[in-house]
Amino acid sequence: MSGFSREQADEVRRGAKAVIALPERGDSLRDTDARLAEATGLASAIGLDVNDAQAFRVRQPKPATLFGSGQVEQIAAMARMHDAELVVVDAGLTPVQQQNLEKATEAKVIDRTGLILEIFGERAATAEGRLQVELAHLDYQAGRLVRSWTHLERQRGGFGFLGGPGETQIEADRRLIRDRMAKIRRELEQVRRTRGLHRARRTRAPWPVVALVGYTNAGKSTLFNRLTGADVMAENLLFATLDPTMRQIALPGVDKTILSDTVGFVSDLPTQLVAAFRATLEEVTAADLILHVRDIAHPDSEAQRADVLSVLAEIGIGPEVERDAPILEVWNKLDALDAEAHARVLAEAARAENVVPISALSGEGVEALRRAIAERLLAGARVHNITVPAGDGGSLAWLHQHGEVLDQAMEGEAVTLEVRLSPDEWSRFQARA
Ligand SMILES: Nc1nc2c(ncn2[C@@H]2O[C@H](COP(=O)(O)OP(=O)(O)OP(=O)(O)O)[C@@H](O)[C@H]2O)c(=O)[nH]1
Ligand SMILES: [Mg+2]
Repeated sequence: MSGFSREQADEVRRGAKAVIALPERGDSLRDTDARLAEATGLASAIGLDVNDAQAFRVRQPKPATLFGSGQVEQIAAMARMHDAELVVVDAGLTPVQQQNLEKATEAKVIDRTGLILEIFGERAATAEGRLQVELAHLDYQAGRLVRSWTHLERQRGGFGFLGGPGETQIEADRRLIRDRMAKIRRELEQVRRTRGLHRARRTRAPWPVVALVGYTNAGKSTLFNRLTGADVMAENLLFATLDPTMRQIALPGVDKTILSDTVGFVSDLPTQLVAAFRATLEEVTAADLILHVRDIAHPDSEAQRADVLSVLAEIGIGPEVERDAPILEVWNKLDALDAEAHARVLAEAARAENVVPISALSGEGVEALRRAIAERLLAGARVHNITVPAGDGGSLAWLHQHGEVLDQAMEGEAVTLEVRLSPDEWSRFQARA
């Protein structure tokens, strides 16, 4: 019974027949059809053959099964009818709920976190990406082992004095997981050291960096391709992009700019994944400007915006950080709106401060976006790579006091810093140096 999540994850195979059960709380602001479509998209992203997807109103989540008993019966019937090997529950499940649902439906059950981890596991292409995903997966498993262990203890009377073979097995599994996680952390450190060098070499060039962020499928890669002339994968597929890609773009009045495309966000992005991808997302933290790409034609566009902002907050980007990179909202997919909605969105965007409406597909608004990016880069704070002699305590103190120091490293007799400074502060620093 222990270690079941890994074994089970291994049995999630492409082409397997699946059904989806979506538990809906009464207070959800999201559109049911859109949520079902998203869950279907997530399941399809790992090649599952989704035969049916249904929402169930859950007023009071049951500790044992999440769904009410009548609903569990309906889910079991749905699975039987389609001969499904897999039931996807679009929510987080405790290990106990998962096991009970597996018993009741006679199918494998995977929850939203497990599903997203599977997708990332399949997509990760770089060494770093793969290690990050594996770390997240192990973290997820370890959490489930701990919880099911506590649960066993409770069943035994809360004192654990009836420790049996199951418990020993779980202990052994946990040790294995811990060892493996430690090994991956060391490997990751190695990979990052190499990447860190690359990054230092790249950022030493005095070019601004613009990072694309947004909900998965919002159109980041499509916009990236349009702005750079590149041909990265842009598809109607959730999490099409996993590893960051960078290209140069030309903007009016700006020499050269680096544009970076990154992994998309999703609601309830597993915290293990956010933690594991923190290093990759640091590209976003050190950007001069963030473009938040939104699918403005999506019924849950507002909820998606909130999700993206909350992930950004998790990696330390938010309104409370005074000197943070400014965020420009790009309202994408204008072409998908009918004439009336199109006009309304344009008017709304014109009233808003930091919004540029576009269609990455048709090209509408893209020239205005280029100008808006250039304008902000020329006027706003920029990240500078500055080298000062190690003995120059005055300059170091000045930079820490006036700028936002993102990175600092000793290189022989010198200190190199990555510092965000406004144009004003930058000229003051140059004047005093
Ligand atoms: N109608 C319309 N569709 C668009 C537009 N921009 C992108 N799309 C479509 O939206 C889907 C997702 O586009 P991507 O560029 O892959 O989205 P992404 O944000 O990179 O997604 P992930 O990498 O999965 O996070 C594709 O089918 C695109 O063709 C647009 O302006 N209008
Ligand atoms: Mg993409």
